[in-house]
Amino acid sequence: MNEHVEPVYLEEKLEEIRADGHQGYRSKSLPTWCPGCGYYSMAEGLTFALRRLEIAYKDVVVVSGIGCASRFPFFFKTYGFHTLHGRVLPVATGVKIANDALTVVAVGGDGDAFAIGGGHIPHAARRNIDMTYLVFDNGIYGLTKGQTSPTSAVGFKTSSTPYENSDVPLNPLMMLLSYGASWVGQAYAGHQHDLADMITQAMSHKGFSFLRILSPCVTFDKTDNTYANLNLHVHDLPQDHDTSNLMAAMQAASQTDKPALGVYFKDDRPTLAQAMNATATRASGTG
Ligand SMILES: Cc1ncc(C[n+]2csc(CCOP(=O)(O)OP(=O)(O)O)c2C)c(N)n1
Ligand code: SF4
Ligand SMILES: [Mg+2]
Repeated sequence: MNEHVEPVYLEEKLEEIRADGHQGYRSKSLPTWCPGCGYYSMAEGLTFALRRLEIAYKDVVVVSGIGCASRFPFFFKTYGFHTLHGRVLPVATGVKIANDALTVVAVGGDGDAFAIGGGHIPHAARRNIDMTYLVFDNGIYGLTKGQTSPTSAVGFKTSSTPYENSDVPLNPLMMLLSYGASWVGQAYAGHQHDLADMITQAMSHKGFSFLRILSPCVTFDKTDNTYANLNLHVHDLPQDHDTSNLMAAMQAASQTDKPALGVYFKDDRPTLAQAMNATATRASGTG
């Protein structure tokens, strides 16, 4: 087939990007993810959210663990902290407690979050630390060249499970709902505009917001979480979904074969900083 493809010149593309204001948030390092990786949509989504919320890059800290997803801070002009595998939330918690005025965005992959880092999530969630946790869930360990992860499907063949994965996958939405996260949502890298909107909503929430982003690893997963498969199954939560109803959120989260996108649950309750300030006031006898 002789398809004519228009060439893309890097300098022209960079001019276009500079002109649209994105450069105000993006670093000089261009992302190094594989062409087609879902993580590009997420970088665009976070840039869009920061611009829409008019948060200056100097007031933002992006904290990550280790993995392809965790290379995120390199590509932003904001402050950034590329920590250890699975340790994004303890470091992000420290940043937020040290300076509550900062906007803290924690990012990482499914392995970073739910394997080595799994023990930290319930405590950040139940304490309602005012930060946004974006988990880029491709159901695989991308950086280490494609091993099975805690969210891989039963039957998935990888280099670590060549005879098919037999472990039942974790359900991240159900976990975060039961851990007491005050904002829980799900988005898809293939729906870039909706994803940007969901990141904006998550960051607008005062408290611990958790957004699971379904994202294909185009290099190491040719069979499961592909754009083709996800396009067939993802759909929006029903319009009448009640985001204040935890049981309704859990019911929706249990439908794992047809993942619904949108805000599952939202609860406005005091953040850790607000609770600590109230305690300090009581302890000082002034409250
Ligand atoms: C303590 C420690 N154990 C293991 C590793 C090797 N390692 C690096 S990234 C990674 C998993 C990455 O998977 P995920 O978090 O899903 O990120 P992705 O690359 O898919 O974005 C592992 C096991 C490490 N860097 N440090
Ligand atoms: S290995 Fe997979 S997750 Fe990592 S950059 Fe490439 S496509 Fe993305
Ligand atoms: Mg992964």
